[in-house]
Amino acid sequence: MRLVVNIPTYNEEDNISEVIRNVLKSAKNMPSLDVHVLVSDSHSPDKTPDIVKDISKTNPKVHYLDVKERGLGIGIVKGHRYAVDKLRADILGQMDGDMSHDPSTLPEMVQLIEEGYDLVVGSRLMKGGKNLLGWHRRLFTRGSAFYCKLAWGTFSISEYTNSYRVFTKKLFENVDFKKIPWRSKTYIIQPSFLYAALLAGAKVKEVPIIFIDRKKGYSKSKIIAYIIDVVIFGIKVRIEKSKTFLKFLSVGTLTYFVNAILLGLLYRGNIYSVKVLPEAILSFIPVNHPSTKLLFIYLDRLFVASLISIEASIIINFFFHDSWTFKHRNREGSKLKRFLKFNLSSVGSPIIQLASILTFVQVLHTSEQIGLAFGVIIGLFVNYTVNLLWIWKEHPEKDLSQKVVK
Ligand SMILES: Nc1nc2c(ncn2[C@@H]2O[C@H](COP(=O)(O)OP(=O)(O)O)[C@@H](O)[C@H]2O)c(=O)[nH]1
Ligand SMILES: [Mg+2]
Repeated sequence: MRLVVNIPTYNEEDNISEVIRNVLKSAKNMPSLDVHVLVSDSHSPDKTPDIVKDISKTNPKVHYLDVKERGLGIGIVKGHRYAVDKLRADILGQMDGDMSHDPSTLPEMVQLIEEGYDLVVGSRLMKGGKNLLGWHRRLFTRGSAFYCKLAWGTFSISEYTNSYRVFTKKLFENVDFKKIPWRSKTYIIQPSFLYAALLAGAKVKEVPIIFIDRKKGYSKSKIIAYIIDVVIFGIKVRIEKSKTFLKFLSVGTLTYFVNAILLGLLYRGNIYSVKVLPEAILSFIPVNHPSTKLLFIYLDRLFVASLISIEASIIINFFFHDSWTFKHRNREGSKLKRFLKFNLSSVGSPIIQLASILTFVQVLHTSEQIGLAFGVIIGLFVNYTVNLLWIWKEHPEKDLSQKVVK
């Protein structure tokens, strides 16, 4: 197995040789792995390219890649691409080239990959982690983590903006780079890659790290632009999430009308109060008792008509949800199984509505209409959540938090 540690650089002449040395030193603690170092440099005008090329001449495990354009995302993505395609990497690592990240944590991170995690993230914000930057940078780290938690709904991920990570080649290949603004000149690649990894279903593990401020060279981080990018990315995530809910609502509205029209036609031959058929489709079933009785239910026309129209709306609902509303979610089991589950979950809403009507009338002594309206809203959210968590499972955004194992 080959691990390629990708170090993106821009003007790191004072640090890069020592960082490479330290990574190779920690490779001794990973005897089962073939550890390579790749410096993906944005054509630094200082001596970084010469230094790395010199080392690579005498050490075949050290590689220099000129990614030409500026941008951390460019260095990271093009570097990993090169590591996979040209260096035949199985495991991909990344860390800063200014000694802020301690390579001695690498063996522990790689070990977790070998245990089956797809992505191991160094965290400064979990127990045991430390962030030794100045106060305004610490505030940014914390603030962006808090914001991402809220915007993405990923409450058990502590760190979003750190670059020290190890992941599998498979994850890199599965991530949808169209969802990542990786060509941005800010460091938005960090949170957005994490998000895309979660969307790809990655099993994530965080490990505590201590981040020390660079001693040499200068920071290229553009903090204000970075904050703006993090905010915009979070908004995009929210819009994406509400899109699913809006689709859910519109399918629900459509099927309400189908239900109402079908019920009218079956029971009276009407669409609402307009007579469209000479007689009800189910005119052969009597309206009143005595009709056939099953246990304690009279199988009269209203009952049969309701049953058919409700089931028809369930079928249509399911069809749209399965092929449109929740299309982009991972699906489990057969379509039939999802359909049966959907039928079962559809029973929940009327029960909630009934409970709500009874509570509002009998306990709160108010109108049954308020009870119904309240019940419809609660039922809607319960139904939506059940859809997300049970039927079209692994909602990319909702389930993310469960993918992180502390
Ligand atoms: N390839 C590449 N790497 C970059 C670029 N900008 C920054 N880096 C590297 O990204 C890492 C983190 O950058 P740094 O300036 O230390 O940001 P800070 O740690 O947030 O202050 C360092 O290894 C930088 O050399 C860039 O434009 N291209
Ligand atoms: Mg730095």
